[in-house]
Parts: sequence; structure tokens; C-alpha cells
Amino acid sequence: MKAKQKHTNSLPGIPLVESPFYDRFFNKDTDPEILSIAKQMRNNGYAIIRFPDNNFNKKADNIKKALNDSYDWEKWKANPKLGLRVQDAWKTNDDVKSLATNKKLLDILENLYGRKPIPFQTLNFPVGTQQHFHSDSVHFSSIPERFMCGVWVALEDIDDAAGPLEYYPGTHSWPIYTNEHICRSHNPKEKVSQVVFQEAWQDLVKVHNCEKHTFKAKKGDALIWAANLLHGGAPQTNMDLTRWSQVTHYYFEDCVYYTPMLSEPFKGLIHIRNITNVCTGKELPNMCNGVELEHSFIEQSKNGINYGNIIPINDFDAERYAKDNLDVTTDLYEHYRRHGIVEGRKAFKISERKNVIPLERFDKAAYLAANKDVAISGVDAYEHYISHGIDENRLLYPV
Ligand SMILES: O=C(O)CCC(=O)C(=O)O
Ligand SMILES: [Fe+2]
Repeated sequence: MKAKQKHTNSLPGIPLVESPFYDRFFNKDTDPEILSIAKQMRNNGYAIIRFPDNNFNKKADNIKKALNDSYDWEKWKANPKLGLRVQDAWKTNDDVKSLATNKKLLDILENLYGRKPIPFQTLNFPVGTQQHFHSDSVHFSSIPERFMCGVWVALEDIDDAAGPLEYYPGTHSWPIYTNEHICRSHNPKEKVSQVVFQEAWQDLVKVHNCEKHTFKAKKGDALIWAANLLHGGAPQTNMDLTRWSQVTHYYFEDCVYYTPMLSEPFKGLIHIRNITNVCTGKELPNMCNGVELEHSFIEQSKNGINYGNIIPINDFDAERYAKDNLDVTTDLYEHYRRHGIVEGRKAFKISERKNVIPLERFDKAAYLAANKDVAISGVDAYEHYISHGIDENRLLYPV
């Protein structure tokens, strides 16, 4: 393989294979093997290669033997939808680790992306995953985006009835669709799965007339997929078959690693990942243009700003806020929203003042009967009570 060439790149935050300047990086001067892989990645979002390890067959057989008893086969037979997987077997199995950290593969990926690849997760499947097609980018994204790929390798010949890997060529170059596109808010306390994106993915595939391809893999065939390529597992129609495979997910150096599905960045919620580099066993720092992210920022961003805790204007106890914050001379509620919250100033709800009736015990009908003007205005009785009624000494019941 030739040494990497120097080239000008005014957009180094885009993987080389996905760059507008692709032709500068991959051309007649490029190693033919890299060029052929780059072309596939560029045009289709995946590339098929033979796994570059002369001892592959032996390692694959060792992995199958070593992991076979880790799976709950009976449970799977009773409910195949659950699938079977061992995550991060690299921690205890040297053959799994050896495939994930294969030097030649790392070199290929570095050539394709222009940054050093970091294997960060392994998955070993003994049967079909039957996973709905998806983009890994909702789980594993990066800033800058698209610095992630998956490498799937067959540990045996894969039968059509064993739920082979499927994918939609060309979908890698789409925008990365995430929460903001499906208009979904994320609550960090909520458990969520990629299912929330399925309707959109199905719709997109239909409207783009995408053609589904199946990976008819022989033992040792590998497929590299780009971060945003739609892929999944076909239904397994013969439950007596196995479908042994290993997937390694790779990030690239000098990025921030995060989960868009669990994020809403403009509500301060960014689920930044703490990644372990399979090669070293050490944590990989989250980097923003050469500067490591502050750990306090990473932790704080996992919870975001809880909008549920912000007091709405009609329940804001301005009187108390003024008393507690004598330095504030501007609009009290404005001050609370713009400065008070970030400065950690305490604010109180009118509805929680002593002698104020809580919503559960408030008789809306009686209030409206006692205050005909409120009934006519159509304003919610409790909202009126909190915003005006208390100060105006309004009657709670008709006399
Ligand atoms: O093996 C499969 O069926 C799909 C696996 C997959 O989607 C993944 O590991 O990202
Ligand atoms: Fe995936």
C-alpha cells in the first residue's frame, strides 16, 4: 500500500470518502485496493471485502466455540424476536479483539476517512438479528458527523433462510434524520428505542424507490457500512440455522461521540458517550477541534435543562422574587428566565404559597359561578385564580 498523500482539504471535518473533494483524495495515484473500496463507499455507502487476516477461519471457529454457551438458545427459540447477542466480547476473547483491531482493516479505514479509526464496540451474533432497517447514526453519531462506520464479518457461510444482513445502497448520503426531524422531544428519564424512527425510514425508502440488497456472505466476507447507511437483518425463516457474525463499530479520532436519539441539543441535552478504545482498553477522550471536552459539561449535558421545572409566568411569585432579590430592578419574570435560572436564584410558585389552594382541591365550577366576568372571558379558572384572583381577593364560592 502506498504512503498516504498530502492534499489540500478545506473541509477536513467530512470523511474523505464523503467529501465534495473526493477526487482529490482518490484518483489514479491511489493504491488500487483502496481506490476500489473508496469507490464502493462513495457510491453505495458500503464496501465488500475479504477480511484481511490469513488466520481468519481458525479465529472464526474459535469464536463460535468459545461463545456458543454464552447464549440462551432456549429463550431465543421461544421468542426469536429477542435475538441473541454478546456485546463487547473483546474484553474476554482475544480472537474477537483481534478481528476488531485488525491492522490492515484499521489502515483501510484511515485511508477512507482521513482520521485514525477507533474500534469501540463489538457484537457477536450467532443467529439472525431480524432487526428493522436503521441508520446507526441515531445511536452512534459524532461531531463532526459521519465519522463512524460498522464492519460486519461472516464467521460462517450465511444461508438466505438464516436472516442475512440487508441494506439500502445510496442511503448513506441522506441527511442524518433524528429527533428534530420527527419533531420528537426527548425526556432523559424515558427509555426509547429506534422504533420511533421506523415510520420515517419506511416512508423515505418508499419515496426514494430504494432497492433492498442482501449480503450473500461466505465465511470471511466482510461489509463496511458508512454511518448513515440503512441496514438491518432479514427475517430468519429457518430457526434450525445459525448466522454467526461479528460487528465492530468504529469511531474516528478527534471527534465528540454522542447519541442523537437521546439528545435535544438546544434544550441543553446532549448524550455524549464515554467510549472505550478496544485497541488500548482506555477511554477515548471527546475532542472538539483538538480540545478535550470538560467532564462537568459532559455530565451536565446528560440531563439537559428540565423545562418542567421552569415556573410559568402565571404561577411565578414575583412578590417573593422581588423580596429575595433586592438587586433586581428590571422586569422580575424576565430576570428570572434570563439570569435567575442560570445563576441558581431560588424562585417560588404562587400555587405553593401557604393558604393558596392547590389545583387538586380547587373547585373550578364554584370559582366561575362566583366570578361571572372570568366565566365570560373563557380563561381557565385556576389560571385566573393564580394570576389575579388571589391578589384581587376574589370569592372562591358564590355567596
Ligand atoms: O447483523 C445485523 O443484522 C445488523 C447489525 C447491526 O445493525 C449493527 O450492529 O449495527
Ligand atoms: Fe446497525
